[in-house]
Amino acid sequence: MDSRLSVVFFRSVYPLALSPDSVAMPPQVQSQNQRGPRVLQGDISALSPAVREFVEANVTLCQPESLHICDGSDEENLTILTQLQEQGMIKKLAKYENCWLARTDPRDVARVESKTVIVTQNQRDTVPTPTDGGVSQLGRWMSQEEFDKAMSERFPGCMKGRTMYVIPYSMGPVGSPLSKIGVELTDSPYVVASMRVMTRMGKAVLTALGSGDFVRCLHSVGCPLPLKKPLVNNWPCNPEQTLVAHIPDRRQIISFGSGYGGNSLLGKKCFALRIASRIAKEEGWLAEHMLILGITNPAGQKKYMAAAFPSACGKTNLAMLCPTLPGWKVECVGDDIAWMKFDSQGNLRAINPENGFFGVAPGTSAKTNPNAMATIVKNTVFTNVAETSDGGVYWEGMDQTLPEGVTITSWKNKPWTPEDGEPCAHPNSRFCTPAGQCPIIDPQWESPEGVPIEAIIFGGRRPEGEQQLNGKLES
Ligand SMILES: [Mn+2]
Repeated sequence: MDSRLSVVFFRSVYPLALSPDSVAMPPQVQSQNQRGPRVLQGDISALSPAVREFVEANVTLCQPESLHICDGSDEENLTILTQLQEQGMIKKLAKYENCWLARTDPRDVARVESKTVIVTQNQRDTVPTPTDGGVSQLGRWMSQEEFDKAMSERFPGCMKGRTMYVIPYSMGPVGSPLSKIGVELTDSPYVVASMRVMTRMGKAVLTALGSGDFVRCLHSVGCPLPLKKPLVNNWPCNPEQTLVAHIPDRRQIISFGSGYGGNSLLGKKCFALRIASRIAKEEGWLAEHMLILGITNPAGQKKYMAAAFPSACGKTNLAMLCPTLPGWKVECVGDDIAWMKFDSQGNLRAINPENGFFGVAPGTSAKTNPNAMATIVKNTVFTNVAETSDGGVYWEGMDQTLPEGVTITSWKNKPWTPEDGEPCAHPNSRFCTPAGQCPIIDPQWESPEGVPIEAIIFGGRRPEGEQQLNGKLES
């Protein structure tokens, strides 16, 4: 018997009596196809022992029908997109090149901080203890016991009837000393297509990983087949049981119930900010919510700077700024996350760990961000934006007059006019687009040693009103 396959048995097909250790069966009956999930792509035996153990343990837990180890190729991407199209999860946008529109279940449209937890031994390691005995606004802590219970209520059999995709991915250029590797297991092909844009993903990453360590990411939409309830917009999710958990001690991210954005593309917020902050603390560097840009003055002197703002504040627009001062040039390294470390000369250097922009669509226009508008016309996955009848996209603040006779369908898939009184695109609708396509992407944006940072700008969003630039300051 091939012991390598012994963990990959499939309980829903084989009764417990036929578990691998119990009965001596002829080898042909114990083949992988019969015991484990059908392997659609890739070779489990070619994985490093640690990756393999991670995959096999979660196959046993989640019981997917099939397994697909992502290689990151164009052919694979086409297969995934075609499959998503057949499942009615995305549709092709005729006006652009290889662009797609996804409409989610309206209950699954944003990251859910209220269902996002960090699991540490002591609460103090996750959030400061509020002096007034109240609940900290800076994050949510969960005990290991509580998490184990939550996990056991959600994950057993959660991928039944679905394919588990194995996504090896690098945050940062593959092989850079500043980069880190993760492996995400997911039952969502939308996540696979999006991770291919947002990270460097596939075969090259497994090669770079070798037998090294990686961040373990497990994601399920939480809708095993057959479905218990019909889907909304063909978008599987499980809002009642959504939970996004981080276990920094174990370098684990475990996400259940949401297919959307940062809840499911685990390389971004979960890894590149939360888990990376912990790794950075231990290793002596910084993982920050900052854009990175380069500014060249008319004399040709170039400086790089980072800027920190919360989500949906206009970081993407600032990162792709078009200077109005004559002779000045701005180039973009990243629009959301910076990993920074002092080099051997004592210079602070930064990389953008991401490979794409997952930008908020509303408010993006030829006026506010012409570079983003030029970036998103190919190879882009749009989510929850509105659609025009000539196969284009639309949102609030796009500032574009539509050709005569062209109509708009809202993110809720209903005919829409400005008189409707509600937005045509969801306020958190997004474009997911390759960074390399940005017309002002910095020539050094994939430099393995990062770019030198000479200034850091800090800012925040005011709930209302204008910033008072002069006048009396209250102390
Ligand atoms: Mn962000």
